[in-house]
Amino acid sequence: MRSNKTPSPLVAAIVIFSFLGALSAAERTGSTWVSIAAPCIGSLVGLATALVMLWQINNQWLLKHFPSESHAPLGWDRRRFIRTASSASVGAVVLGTLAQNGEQQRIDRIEAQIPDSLPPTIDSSNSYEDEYEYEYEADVAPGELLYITPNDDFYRIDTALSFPNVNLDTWKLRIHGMVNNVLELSYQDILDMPQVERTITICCVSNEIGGPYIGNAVWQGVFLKDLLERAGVTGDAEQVFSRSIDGWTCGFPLEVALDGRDAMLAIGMNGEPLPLEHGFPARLIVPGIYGYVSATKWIKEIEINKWSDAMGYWIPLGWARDAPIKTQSRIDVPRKNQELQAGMNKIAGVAWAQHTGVEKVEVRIDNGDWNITELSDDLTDDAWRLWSYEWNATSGKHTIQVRATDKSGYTQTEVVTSVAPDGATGWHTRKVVVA
Ligand SMILES: Nc1nc2c(c(=O)[nH]1)N[C@H]1C(S)=C(S)[C@@H](COP(=O)(O)O)O[C@H]1N2
Ligand SMILES: [Mo]
Repeated sequence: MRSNKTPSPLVAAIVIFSFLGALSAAERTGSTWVSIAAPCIGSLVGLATALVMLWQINNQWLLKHFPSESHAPLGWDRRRFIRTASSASVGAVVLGTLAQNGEQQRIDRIEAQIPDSLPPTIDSSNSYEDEYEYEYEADVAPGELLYITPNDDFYRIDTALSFPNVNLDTWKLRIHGMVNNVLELSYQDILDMPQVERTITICCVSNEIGGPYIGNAVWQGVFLKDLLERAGVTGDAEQVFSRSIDGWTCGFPLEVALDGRDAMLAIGMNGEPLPLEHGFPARLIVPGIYGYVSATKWIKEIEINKWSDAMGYWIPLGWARDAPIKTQSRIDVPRKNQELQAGMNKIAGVAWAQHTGVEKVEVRIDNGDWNITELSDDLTDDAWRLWSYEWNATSGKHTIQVRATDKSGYTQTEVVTSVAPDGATGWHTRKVVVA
């Protein structure tokens, strides 16, 4: 699926042409070493430029074809700076520094609008107090397996190259389309509504088996169904279509918003106002379907319409219109390349089947029998569960595999498929060496 544009034809062409150039320069009467060196230096510069450009084209291709990691820089980023600095002239560095400072000030101005705290919640049946503090005795190294993903560690996926300009003075969420009452809600209007809190695991369709694009947070806000009730959905509407300040769009079946699940307009994440990188001032969070069809950050519009009226950003690019999250599991401990000692070792990880619930997680070693793992408490069907297993390891090389069974009775298929068009399947497998 990934493009592997090889630079070799281009490199060969540049080398051949500069060689011809140097040759003809050398044969000309009155040529000095400079006339030979010039095409050689030229070719080196050309080569470097070509490679940098190819690398960028490749990156752009990935960005355009897969929901990819966010490129919006959260202020000063040293690696980014060094990359820029070493590949540009002094003039560009000066301009770059000025631009970065300007961008930092812009981000600071946006973030200055984020309130220090949010109003208390009235409905926390599945709540922060219970779960943020929730510790699972997986007995692995501290911090390795957390039920709630801290905001700073939460994955970031979006198409934004920089954060959209959020201005709370003018920002409104407009709910329109096939509704009786068009709603226009300011940030204060949303703060004034009764606040609810739910623990929901969100994940990205482009998460490879064993990948990092998944996180569990306690979201605060209001239920989408309550907003839609106020707006009064009319006729035979089909789609909840939403648009962000930066023009990104997505859509999911209206039924998903009304079937009783806790789809939310969220303004808080893990007890804090939504961070800018996760969608301040407000975003959607819908249990059970992938982020690319539902989780609009920096939201400004919800349009109730028909499928034929509008298509979300990723749909014409080949991703599925309907995208329920696939039941999956991941091995987190032992980590990749972690050295193990013979004897008892903890194997642990996460498993998810949002809005269906995880029933059972099994591991097996070296294609042996499947072993039932111990699971963290069943707090909600909309979030992942942590699992662990005590393994009496013998010296040598071993292969660990995991599979989850959800509450519908479905056990994860072994069949490996790519992330496109609607999420990867297969068992996460980790090879380890035991001393
Ligand atoms: N405005 C906007 N919202 C967006 C996206 C985007 O590109 N732009 N990407 C979506 C995708 S593909 C995912 S998986 C989730 C990720 O949310 P997070 O970055 O807070 O983890 O945001 C969704 N919301
Ligand atoms: Mo995504």
